Amino acid sequence: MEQQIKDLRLRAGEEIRSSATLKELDDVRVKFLGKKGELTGLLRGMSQLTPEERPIVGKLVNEAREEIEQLITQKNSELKAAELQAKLASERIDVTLPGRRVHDGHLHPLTLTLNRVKKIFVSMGYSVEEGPEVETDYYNFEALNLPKDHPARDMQDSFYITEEILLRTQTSPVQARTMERHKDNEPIRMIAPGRVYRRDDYDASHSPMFTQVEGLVIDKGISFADLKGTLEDFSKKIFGERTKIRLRPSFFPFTEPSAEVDVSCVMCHGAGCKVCQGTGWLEILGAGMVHPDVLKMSGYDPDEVSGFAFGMGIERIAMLTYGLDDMRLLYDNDVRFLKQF
Ligand code: 2NL
Repeated sequence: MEQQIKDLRLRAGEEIRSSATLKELDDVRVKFLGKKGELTGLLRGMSQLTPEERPIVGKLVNEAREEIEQLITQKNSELKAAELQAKLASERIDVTLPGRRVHDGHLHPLTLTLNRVKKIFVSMGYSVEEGPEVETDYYNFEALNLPKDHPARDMQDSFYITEEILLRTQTSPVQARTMERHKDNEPIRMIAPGRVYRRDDYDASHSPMFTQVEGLVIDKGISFADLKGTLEDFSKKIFGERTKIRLRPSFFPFTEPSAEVDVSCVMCHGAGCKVCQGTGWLEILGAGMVHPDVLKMSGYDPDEVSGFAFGMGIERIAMLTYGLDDMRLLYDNDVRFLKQF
């Protein structure tokens, strides 16, 4: 029996030493010290010994247990330290590596342009009004002096949802709604920015959806000179102080008289180039004095007050400020294009 114990101690020591992982070490512990382990087996076998032998063998078994336990504890801390070392080595980070740049998003060139336009008019005391993109035929057309059979509706062929409901073709319905809300010829100074929809082919200079800003001023004694001065001021602020404007007679059903407004070419300043097709001028706005019938329909008295209105496409302004030759760039959302702004 003594030889057996000696042998067990040797084997246990050997197996503990050769354990490569904590799991292996635990298996060795169970094998020798567990409930069904070898040492427990030896203790059971002690019943066959004489009373004289028992304490001697008992002592040897206990010594063996203590030795094995001690070896396991020691090996356990060695393996734990090794595992930690390995973990630290594999998770090591190089704090001297250059950081990875986080690319911030930014506003779209159309939004940037729209914000500039808004800011200029807000600085002149205009409010910014918004309204629905799905409109009634009444606010989109009728309230603007475009009755159902009016030929000028053809200029703004639209997307109809029903006979009476459509995607707005201009932001004028926002003005009509704002005028209706005001009573007693109360003055108005507002712009209405937003998306508008027209049945247009999609090419380098047309889109079935574009962004419009319309403006409306109503007060006692508003004249065509106020319109011209305002638009000149705006043009200088948006395209630079050198900018000149010129007005050409035109027609809109909701204004009388009406004008197309040109600015001197932002590229060549009037000399003539590819952008202005040699004319020195760029058409950027439509404008006019609000038609008396339009004032009347929304509750204003044309004998008491007068007003001017204008409209412009923001895509065109963005193309001119950034030198773009194709409007579709503004809708493609190609990051290589967008990140330049
Ligand atoms: C354009 C030209 C224009 C207006 C819009 C307007 C609105 C009311 C009354 C009178 Cl409520 N006029 N808007 C007037 C003249 C021209 O837009 O569409 N340029 C893209």
